[in-house]
Amino acid sequence: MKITDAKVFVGGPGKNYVTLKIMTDQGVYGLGDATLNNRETLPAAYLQDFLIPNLIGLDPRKSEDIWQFFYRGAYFRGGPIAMAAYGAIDMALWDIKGKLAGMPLYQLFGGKSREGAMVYAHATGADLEDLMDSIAHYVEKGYKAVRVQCGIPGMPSASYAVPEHKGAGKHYISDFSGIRPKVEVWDTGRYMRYMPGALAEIRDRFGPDLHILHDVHHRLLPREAAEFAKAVEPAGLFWLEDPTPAEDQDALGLLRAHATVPIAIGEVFNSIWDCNKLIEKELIDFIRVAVTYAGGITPVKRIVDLAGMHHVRTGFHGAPSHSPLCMAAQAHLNAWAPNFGIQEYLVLGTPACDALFPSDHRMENGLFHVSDAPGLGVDFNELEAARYKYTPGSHPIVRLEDGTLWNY
Ligand code: GCO
Ligand code: MG
Repeated sequence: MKITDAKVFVGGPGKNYVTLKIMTDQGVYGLGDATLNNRETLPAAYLQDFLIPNLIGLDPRKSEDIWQFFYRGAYFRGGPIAMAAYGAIDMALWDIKGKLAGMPLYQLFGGKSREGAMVYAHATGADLEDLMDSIAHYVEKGYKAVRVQCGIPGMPSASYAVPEHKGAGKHYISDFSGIRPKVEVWDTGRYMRYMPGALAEIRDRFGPDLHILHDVHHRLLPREAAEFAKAVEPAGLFWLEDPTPAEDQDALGLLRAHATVPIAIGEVFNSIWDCNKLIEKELIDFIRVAVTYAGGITPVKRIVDLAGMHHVRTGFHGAPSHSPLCMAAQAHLNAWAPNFGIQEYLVLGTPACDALFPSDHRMENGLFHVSDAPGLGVDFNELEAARYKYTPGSHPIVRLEDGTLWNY
């Protein structure tokens, strides 16, 4: 069996999804996602210029050897652009494998460990009251877990992922008006003084059963993160995400020494080498990698197994930039993983997106039910795809009031 051709598509409804389609001499094809938010043309170029010409003629069933061939064979290993491109190839090869076996991928991993996988939605508000309404909306829809972000009084500009003003609707951080990033201004003191009380109020309002998550988005220094983690303990969070950048990983020991709030990290990681220390030293409770950014199902399954040995559960990244293909790959891992934790969920469900990526994966009462169709269980409508083109966009940056560039 041989790979005969592969094509890359860039575009989608309000997003620049990078979709790979691998064709074979037996008519079976596989689909994968290489979307690297706001840098979408780069994995697409790597696929087109180098990886696809090398794929043609290979046996698509040898997904492990093909992964090693690209990863080790590149000499300069890893990085987000390359790993997203390998991720798409790997997903597509697993899709082919599942279709050849006539089985959904979760069966190839070891079968289902659960019926539905708990997801969390994003609730946001310009202020706390606005956020309360947003949370209530998801609770009414049956969500069991909600990530909560709100505007901070006196903050010089809207902080991470919150609308500028009440009623401004959902805030999607990418901006498609051009490639120059917008600037947000951040004040750590105001955030640290306000947010613990706000989280406690949310807990009071919604009671003990709702799983409440909060994303700090790398804004705090390690000592501040330790103080903040301790201050939010009364709110009984499901997790506190990215309290500090995870480049200096030993620094998380300080937070661990002062607080027991569960910690989730990893959405910007590209490989097992970015998280093996955090997992082995048990400095985190949830690993946030995404199947696309971390190089595909093959390497992510290894991360999940390592995590399981250290009581670390999964909480895969599921930002709006991930296409339904990445979300499907994660859904199959979520159905199988003995150490599944939760799944971030924002993508599926808009009519335009469903038309581009038809599937029968479904969400019900805050649980994601994986498709039983062979492979990933998602198709790609090329006629629909022809309606879209690449639109340059940007991700905001953040500065302190004196102009110092800060961590977004
Ligand atoms: C999350 C993330 C995202 C990122 C985005 C960057 O927890 O979902 O923090 O919202 O900001 O993926 O492109
Ligand atoms: Mg995050």
